[in-house]
Amino acid sequence: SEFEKCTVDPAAREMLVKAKKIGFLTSFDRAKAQEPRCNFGNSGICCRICLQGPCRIIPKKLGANKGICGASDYTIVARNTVRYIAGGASAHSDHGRHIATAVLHVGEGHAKDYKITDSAKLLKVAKRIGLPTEGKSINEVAVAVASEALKDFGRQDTAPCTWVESTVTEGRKKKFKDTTIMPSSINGSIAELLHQTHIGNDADPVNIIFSGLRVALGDYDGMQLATDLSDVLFGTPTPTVTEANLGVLDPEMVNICVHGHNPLLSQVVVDTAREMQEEAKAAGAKGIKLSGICCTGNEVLSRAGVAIATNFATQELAIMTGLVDAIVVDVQCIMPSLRSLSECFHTKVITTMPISKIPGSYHYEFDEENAVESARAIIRLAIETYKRRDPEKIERQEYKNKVVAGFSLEAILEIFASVNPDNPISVLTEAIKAGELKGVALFAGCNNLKGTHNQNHVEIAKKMAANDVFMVATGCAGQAYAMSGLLTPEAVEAYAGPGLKAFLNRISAKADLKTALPLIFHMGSCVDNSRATSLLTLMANELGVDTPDVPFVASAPEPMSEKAVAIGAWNVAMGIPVHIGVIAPTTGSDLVHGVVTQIAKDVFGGYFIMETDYAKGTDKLLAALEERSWKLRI
Ligand code: BF8
Ligand code: SF4
Repeated sequence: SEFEKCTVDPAAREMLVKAKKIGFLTSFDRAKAQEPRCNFGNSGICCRICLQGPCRIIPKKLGANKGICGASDYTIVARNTVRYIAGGASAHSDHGRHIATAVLHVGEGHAKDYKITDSAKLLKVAKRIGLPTEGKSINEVAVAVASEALKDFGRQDTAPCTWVESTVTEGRKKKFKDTTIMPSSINGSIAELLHQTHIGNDADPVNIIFSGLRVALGDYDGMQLATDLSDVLFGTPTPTVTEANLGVLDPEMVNICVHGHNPLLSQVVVDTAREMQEEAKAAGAKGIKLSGICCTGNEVLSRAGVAIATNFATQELAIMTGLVDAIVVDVQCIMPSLRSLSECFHTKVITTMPISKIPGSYHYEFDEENAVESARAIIRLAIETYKRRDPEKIERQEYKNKVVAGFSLEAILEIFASVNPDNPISVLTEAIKAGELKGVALFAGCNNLKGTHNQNHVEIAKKMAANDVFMVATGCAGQAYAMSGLLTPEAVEAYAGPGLKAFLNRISAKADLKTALPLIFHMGSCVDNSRATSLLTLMANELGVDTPDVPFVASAPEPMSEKAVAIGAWNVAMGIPVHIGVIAPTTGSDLVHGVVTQIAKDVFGGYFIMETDYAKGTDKLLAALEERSWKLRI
């Protein structure tokens, strides 16, 4: 169809036909309307850091080859790049800070709607960060751990951030200290970076990039603590079976989509909805059906088996089915267009966070002290709205796929333990050493409307599977696989090479699971990339090497957000080859582009691979794995 270039997803294609029929412009139309893009912006040499700008660099034109202040292309590109990282780190770590504050409040005896669900994990974290637990109550430990986490945001001395220090290899700790990128304070490093990149400050691109990496490690710190403390509050994910894609929206149910990132509200909405099924029935529905979009969806998928409606690029299309009664959003990756689209339907868009409002939508401010009450009010509004659904506008989608997800690191290790209880991680490293597996790939990140929705995600993963790569996924990448049926045992049969198939089937046969293992292990939301790094750290320690020597690669096939830039940057610092399926705006400076794609490897072992073509991207990832195996003499 004419929408083949927009998306590989059959449900999305059908909804785009509908959008065209009713004349609604979607993100796909707006992406087209933005073409052609400005080359200054594309290559990163447009500077708007001060009001004299925008200054645009024309390399060969004397006078125009520098900004008005005299900033060179390399200064401008470096500044622009690290400011993305600062934006991403702010978003992730603020999310982590909210979770840490909630744990603190639970420990102090308020925040009555929350509790410590996984006290074993709390004790494990306390031990890892060196806090005494003996003779202390769970609440006391919660206060101590949360306070330690909050210290990571605002430390004024030079002690390292605890969640970096306590989760990486000895080799990485030394590397981060030697290169002065070990952060002491998340917020402090972000503020310093904004200062450093102010007009008339740092002009040295290498110095700027190192500070960018320090902030990126702050991002990592915020994600690690967000994952740890979310598990403490809501439970550590275990394997769960559910469904994904627009077909999960049920015409006979009140459909509530949770969208955004922070589980503080979405998890409570999910729990509260279970108790309100009767109210929905009284309104004529069969019950309440929850589904998720973006990472808050991944959070409730992992912990509560909630279905996935769709991922970032196609979020508008969920409303377009005419079946969504309420879409409840918290923070990040929420298209403001949802509101105007909802006007054509009965759907209510409900914002919940003071820093994320959309004009014209309903705002139910989320209040940690009254979370269940907020959730109840939201669900009631959805039930009321359900009654006003317009049958004429409904376009039922049949398309959905089975999903096996919920693979926290703890869950993966437990599964490996069914083969080797004494040393679970060795199950993976031995398979790599034996040549059964080529290595591990982490698929992460967003959708990017510059390419065909979900295509890079799906095609790269299929080819990696055929080449016997063990795959884990997070974020909208995980959702792309969920939507396309790749998080299933059936996908193992269809796509895995002989080594990967033998590996997964061997473990499936031993592990005590309700279902066989899927082709790709969905580890959770974007902040849960922390889980994948902890897997990497375990592998490095087991192999007796540092992380840059582990056959492990990462790919963001369709990255979009500032958060994705931050994650990519700290993965590079961890020593990982990071493929991105877009060309980042670093090409305007050969120096900066060379640093991020090549020289970084000499310093950290990791580097960016920028490749938009999925076949070539896969080849480069496989080559990076092969180089590492060869060095390990596998
Ligand atoms: O935090 S993958 S589009 S939802 S930024 Fe956003 Fe990107 Fe999706 Fe998850 Ni992550
Ligand atoms: Fe132009 Fe320099 Fe101002 Fe940037 S900081 S807009 S290059 S004058």
